[in-house]
Amino acid sequence: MLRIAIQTKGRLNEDSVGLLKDSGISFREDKRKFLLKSADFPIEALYLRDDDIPEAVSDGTADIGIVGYNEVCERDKDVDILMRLSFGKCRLSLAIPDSETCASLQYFNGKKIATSYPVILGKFLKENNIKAEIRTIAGSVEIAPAAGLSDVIFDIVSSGATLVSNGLKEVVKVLESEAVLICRKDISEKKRKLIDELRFRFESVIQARGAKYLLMNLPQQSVDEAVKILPALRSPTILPLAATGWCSMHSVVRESELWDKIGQLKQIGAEGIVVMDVEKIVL
Ligand code: PRT
Ligand code: ZN
Repeated sequence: MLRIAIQTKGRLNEDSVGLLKDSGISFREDKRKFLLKSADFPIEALYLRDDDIPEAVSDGTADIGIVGYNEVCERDKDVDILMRLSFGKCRLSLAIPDSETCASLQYFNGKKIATSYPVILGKFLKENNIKAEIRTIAGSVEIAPAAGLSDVIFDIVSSGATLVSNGLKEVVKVLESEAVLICRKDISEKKRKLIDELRFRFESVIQARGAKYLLMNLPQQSVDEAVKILPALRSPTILPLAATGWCSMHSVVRESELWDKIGQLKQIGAEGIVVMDVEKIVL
């Protein structure tokens, strides 16, 4: 039986549970329990605060865990990072008051920097030979300059709205982060097999996210050009239509490219374009 540590509540909880569910693994909802078995797979979920997940995995309390890469770096525990999970994307950045200008990293010499990530910040300052004072605070780091606790901050940024509403601006991006699957060292062969199966399922779900299935009618003479527009996984499927000179083409595209591709396909005569969601992609 594998044990996976996931965040009890917070930004990563829903996506972690969602990824497992889309991979065919669900847990009975029971808010009073912190350890729940799945009926679908030999796995149990251990619900923890995100701060505690790297340690729980490194000391073997859990075999694997889903946590932000930022927490893995900050806790500095000996775990393997198995895969990136494409959610919880954010960055750890240095931000300064709007009124200030920062021409180079030297700006931070002698500054007081408030953060909840002293380890990552300390390493960054050391690597860049900057001597600054780190003020570790647990939360609401963005209010520290206005409250007189620090000159500048080092914090998580996602949309940037929190910085803007606190009169701050992002000047140096130090670490890109997203949720990752971590694993403890020295895992048994039996558990390794289960983890491989889980990774395979996660990859199929992640591949399918943001992918769209596209089908359309196309004049036969446009097929070569359409194949260039839609390279697909291997190559697009082309089926004949009852009407001569026409075919039906099927392919998978990234959602981010969808409208651009549709525009190009219309230009070469594509008609009746249908777009559908993709549930899983097994490569
Ligand atoms: O209770 P527990 O300890 O488990 O949770 P937590 O409160 O420590 O963490 P939580 O749930 O807030 O975040 C969990 C993880 O989500 C983080 O470790 C990151 O890996 C990831 N993540 C992604 C974020 C954000 N985006 C994010 N925007 N974590 C925090 N924020 C906060 C940030 O601290 C800042 O206050 O959102 C604000 C900035 O957001 P924008 O959009 O205004 O820039
Ligand atoms: Zn936390």
